[in-house]
Amino acid sequence: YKRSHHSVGIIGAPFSKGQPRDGVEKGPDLIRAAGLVEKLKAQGCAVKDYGNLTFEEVANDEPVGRVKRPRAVGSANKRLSAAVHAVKSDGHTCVMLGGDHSLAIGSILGHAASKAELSVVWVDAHADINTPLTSPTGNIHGQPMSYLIHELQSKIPVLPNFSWIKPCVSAKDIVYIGLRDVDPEEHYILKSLGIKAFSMSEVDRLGIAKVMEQTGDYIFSKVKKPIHLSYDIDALDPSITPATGTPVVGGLTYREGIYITETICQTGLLSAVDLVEVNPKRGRTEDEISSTVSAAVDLIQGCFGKLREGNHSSDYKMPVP
Ligand code: 4U7
Ligand code: MN
Ligand code: MN
Ligand code: MN
Repeated sequence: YKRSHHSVGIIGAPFSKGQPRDGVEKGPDLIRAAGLVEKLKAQGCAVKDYGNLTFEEVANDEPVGRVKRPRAVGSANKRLSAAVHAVKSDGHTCVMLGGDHSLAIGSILGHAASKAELSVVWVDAHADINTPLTSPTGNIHGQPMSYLIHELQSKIPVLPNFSWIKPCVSAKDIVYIGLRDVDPEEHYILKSLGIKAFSMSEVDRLGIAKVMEQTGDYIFSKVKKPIHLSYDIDALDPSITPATGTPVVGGLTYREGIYITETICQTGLLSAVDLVEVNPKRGRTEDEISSTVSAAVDLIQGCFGKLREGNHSSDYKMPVP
């Protein structure tokens, strides 16, 4: 019943060049404007907002093979990884507000730089594990995992501004939740590496409680590693979070989405969170935008101890007449 005493460091990453749609760079400011910092403080967190990163313009960022804007994505992620590393060195749980999901490259690498090994829980409609050579679109937000997994290293071609990127996660330390739009090449990769994945079929079959129980059993089966939670807002059903670039019907309910954050919080191992792919320009009405942004805030609150049963601080004293 205790209120949390999490210490949270927030980094905004207003970056959109991992995909073609304008607007996702507005995510960090919108999520803040919805009261994220105040709400986390009200639930007992110590919060330091590190502000937004700025990213340098990259000239002549021509595609390399199919891969679009590799130089901008490589350099933005290098900057982000240094920022996440600094937040971890300051002792906080890091919250990275995107921006598109290509930012998971820098977020996870910066996190990994401060820890021996990580577990990654990837909540998304998509697996984001295309290599530059399998990607049907060339958009790097559909590829971040491929650069990070040791077992895929031999499949990754050289790209400009990517030479600093070294894989840092083992296939066995990854759990996916919410998948429902996986490219055939990605499905091959998931199966051949034996990556644990709870697609929406497993959420239907088992229910979210068993999915999270099995997620815990799986990532705690050996040593307990710090958890990196990478949460793509499109994991939730577009009826709740329509303002995103690649919505897919048949997603997690609001309650399932929140339940994931509550149970990950309760492990005590949550060390970094990404909240990505909120794109106000993809909302058709103000309501669609605000429902997407407020779900994002609620998910982050769930990561830091907010419970639907209610919370109270351990030193609460009832008023006496
Ligand atoms: B997101 C896709 F082909 N798989 O690679 C691709 F369907 O970060 C979509 O999860 C990727 O939103 C979606 O471009 C990336 C496509
Ligand atoms: Mn997605
Ligand atoms: Mn994604
Ligand atoms: Mn998306």
